[in-house]
Amino acid sequence: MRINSMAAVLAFIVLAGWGGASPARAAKLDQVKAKGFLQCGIHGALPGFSTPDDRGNFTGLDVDYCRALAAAIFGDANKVKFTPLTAKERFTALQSGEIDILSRNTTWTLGRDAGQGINFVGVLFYDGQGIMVKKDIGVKSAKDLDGATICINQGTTTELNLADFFRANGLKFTPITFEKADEVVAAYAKGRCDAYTSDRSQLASQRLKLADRDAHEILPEVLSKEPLGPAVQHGDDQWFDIAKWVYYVLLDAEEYGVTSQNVDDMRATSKNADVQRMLGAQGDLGPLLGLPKDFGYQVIKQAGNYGEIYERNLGPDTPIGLERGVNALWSNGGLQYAPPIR
Ligand SMILES: N[C@@H](CCC(=O)N[C@@H](CS)C(=O)NCC(=O)O)C(=O)O
Repeated sequence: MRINSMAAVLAFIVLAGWGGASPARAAKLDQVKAKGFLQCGIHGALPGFSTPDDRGNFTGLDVDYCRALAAAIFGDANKVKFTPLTAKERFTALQSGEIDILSRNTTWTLGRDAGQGINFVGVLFYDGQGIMVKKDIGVKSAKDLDGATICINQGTTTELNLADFFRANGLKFTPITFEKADEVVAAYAKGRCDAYTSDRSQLASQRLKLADRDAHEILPEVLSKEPLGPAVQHGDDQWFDIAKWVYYVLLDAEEYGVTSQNVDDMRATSKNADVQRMLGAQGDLGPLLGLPKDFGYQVIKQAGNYGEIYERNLGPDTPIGLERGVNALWSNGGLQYAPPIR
């Protein structure tokens, strides 16, 4: 009897695949490799994060993260397809497996992390919620907006934070909600609402779509913490690890001064053992993740380090024009910090 029940337990362990990456289905890495490309969920119309360029290729911080992930897996940053998703659609697309990773200006919250069956990879961009108004309405603070009509996107943290902020300050407001970001901009531009609220980076980005962009200002209050980052489905630790370590390589490369321009030289000549390990010239860390030995080299060669990605998509020389601020590396007084690659 005892022997029988032990045998049953053993059989269960074997059948359920305990110790494996994902008991019920094939590992995500194997699925992605078998189909030959990564399917990445993005916003798709948010300059700086994900938007098509003149030739119809998606660009932006969220896009470049997925390109870096494709470079790590395939040695080819182009082996990625993008699925534009609305805020409302994004979690279902991840849960159903329609996309392999969600990289869509998504705020990491407890409710989403635990309630949507997903894991957040890290914070690609530390943001906070802001409110934009037309300068000529003469409002200088969010607290002057009592009784205002405010345009918002459905299915976002924005909707919830706004209600909290107004309630906490004893103010009233009328929300007008839309599913698509461009509908919000259009309604705001037409004067259907007194103010437009969203993540501050998104306001900076959406302001570019307004004809008279200098006629608008973002009020000083930061209503919330909006740590934006990619997410994967629960249940596949290897895939989660891969997604995290690609993000960390982007940060560590910046910290060690490795760029897309000097990565070949650094791999050949750097005396820094961290750099050697990250680029696969020393040690065998890639295979621990199920990736090629040189995955870090491919990420940096093809996508650039975090600083390069930030500067080309969001930095002061772009139309969005955002300083690094809290998104600087920890070694420069910011919050971006990655564990060591060893
Ligand atoms: N970071 C917030 C807000 C993200 C968000 O979805 N923002 C709006 C404004 S850019 C949006 O994408 N709207 C839906 C759409 O255009 O599809 C969240 O994760 O909820």
